[in-house]
Amino acid sequence: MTNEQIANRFETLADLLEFDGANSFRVRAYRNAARTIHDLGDPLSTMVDQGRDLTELDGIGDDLAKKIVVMVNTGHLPALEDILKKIPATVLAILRIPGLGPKKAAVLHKELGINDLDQLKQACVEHRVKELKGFGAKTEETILKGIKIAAAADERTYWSKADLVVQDLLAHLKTCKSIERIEPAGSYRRGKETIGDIDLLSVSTDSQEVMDRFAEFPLVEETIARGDTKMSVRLETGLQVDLRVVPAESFGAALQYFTGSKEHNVRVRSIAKQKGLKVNEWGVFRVEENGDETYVVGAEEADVYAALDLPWFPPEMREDREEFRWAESGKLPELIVESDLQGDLHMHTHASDGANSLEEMVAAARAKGLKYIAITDHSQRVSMANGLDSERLLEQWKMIDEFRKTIDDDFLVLKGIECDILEQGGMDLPDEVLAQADWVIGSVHYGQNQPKRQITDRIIGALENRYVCMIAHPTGRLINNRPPYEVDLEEVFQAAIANKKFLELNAAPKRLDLNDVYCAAAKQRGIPIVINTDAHRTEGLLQARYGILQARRGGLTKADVANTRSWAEMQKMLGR
Ligand code: DGT
Ligand code: CA
Ligand code: CA
Ligand code: ZN
Repeated sequence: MTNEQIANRFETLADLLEFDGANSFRVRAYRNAARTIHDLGDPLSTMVDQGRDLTELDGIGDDLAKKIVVMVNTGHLPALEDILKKIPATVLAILRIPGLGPKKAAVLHKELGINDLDQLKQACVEHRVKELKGFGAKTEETILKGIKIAAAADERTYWSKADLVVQDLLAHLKTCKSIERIEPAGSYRRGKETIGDIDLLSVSTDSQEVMDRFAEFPLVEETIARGDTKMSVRLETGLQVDLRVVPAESFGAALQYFTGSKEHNVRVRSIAKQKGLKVNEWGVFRVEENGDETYVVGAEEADVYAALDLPWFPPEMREDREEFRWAESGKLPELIVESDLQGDLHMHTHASDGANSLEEMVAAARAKGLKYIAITDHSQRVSMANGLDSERLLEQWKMIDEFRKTIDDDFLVLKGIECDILEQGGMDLPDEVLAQADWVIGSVHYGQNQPKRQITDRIIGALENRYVCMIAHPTGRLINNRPPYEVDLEEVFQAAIANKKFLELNAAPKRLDLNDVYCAAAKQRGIPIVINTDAHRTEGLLQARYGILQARRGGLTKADVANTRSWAEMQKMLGR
């Protein structure tokens, strides 16, 4: 079992216990354990094999350690199986509706006998839900919206989660001796923020061996279809994986075809046709006068494009947005890569809701090869995250000043703050305090349901504050969970330009905000993007790569991203 599977089972158990009215202490214990395990670097299965003491992990006591050992050895979590005898598994779908949660779901179950999504939807439509104590017309609306989001979330997986599966799958399949080549294709290869299913392509001297091995992948729940060259499975998580085995002379053509997007491929085929050629998943073919088709190329993807006088397009570009215009003008942008980033200007420490200290974040950032970071804990308004008031913030900055003296000057720690933009407008901390920061982020966390005019004005107000440098996660969306708030982005863009400010591409895999399309729009208007991780623990700094993928999808180059420059140059861009 992977750490993620173990964490998910504890999370599910916590949800069901809460639904069942168990004491909140127990519920929290399972949730904390799930979080610890989720963020753990070492596989628990290995730790168990080595007989290591699991109680040394944060939040894991004797009881949980025993349960983990049982899970690793048998695949079972008896406590979960017991409670599922009492509560139908279909309620899990209800618990996962954004904005509902186990407590309210329990009321719906008790008062209206609701056990699944269909019954819940029906009850909302018939307005039976709003009659319940603690529910209202607004809750009913939220639930209906949530049902839609939950249904869509069921269909699409975060890229970051799919990536874990892809890496495991590749490692698993590569043990097949007959495999000569294997590559992921589809939306995964294009780096889309969510993916519908995983597509793998391989070349092998023995396709049956590959498929047998594929079927043995530990996460496989069922084989959906198996033919001579194609096989599809469904994993425990519901995610589907398609595997194709293709001839070596077709590998490049198949990779091109199955990477897509469909829209990109439609254009490729029509360009081929104009040249008297035909492209499909088997290769590029010349169409002779008598109608015969002669194979031209197909083993390598670059050859397929070259045969059509096209450049090799990085997969992230293949959406039929700008790429064919770029090709026509003879110049594709040279897309940003992760090693271009010099700094990370959004992260939390245990002063607010982060898990690590300043020193630990600095060490992790240096190990990653960064030159500078800003410590940006939350401001006081975010009381749930232990946000800092002026006094605590000034103390933290004093500590940073002291800390700076202890490290070599090849690394810079900036005094920053993620300052909330208040519901009524204005910043959460006084200007006299913000004036002492090196770097001020403005963020909307509250009042996200306000009308467009109000939210837009709040953000513009922040951009006009002389101390604010950047707006974090400018649309507030959480992928598969919460739609963007109503904001007039064009007005925000204009205010960013007028005030020489930056906009963020927040790299957290559930945010990716600004998204790829908005990054492209910002670039077009000359607004510099800052790619930040918003790390809440040292491992979070590794999230930068998810942001890089979206930046590449938006066509951003090194020059379009401000934190590829030195801090001194960034300050110049801010007009300082
Ligand atoms: P997804 O899985 O929904 O996130 O998106 P994709 O792009 O991975 O789509 P998928 O898995 O249905 O197919 C993979 C690629 O195969 C797709 O990007 C383009 C190619 N493809 C699949 N079906 C067709 C088709 O009917 N026509 C064309 N031109 N290409 C197709
Ligand atoms: Ca796919
Ligand atoms: Ca597919
Ligand atoms: Zn943050």
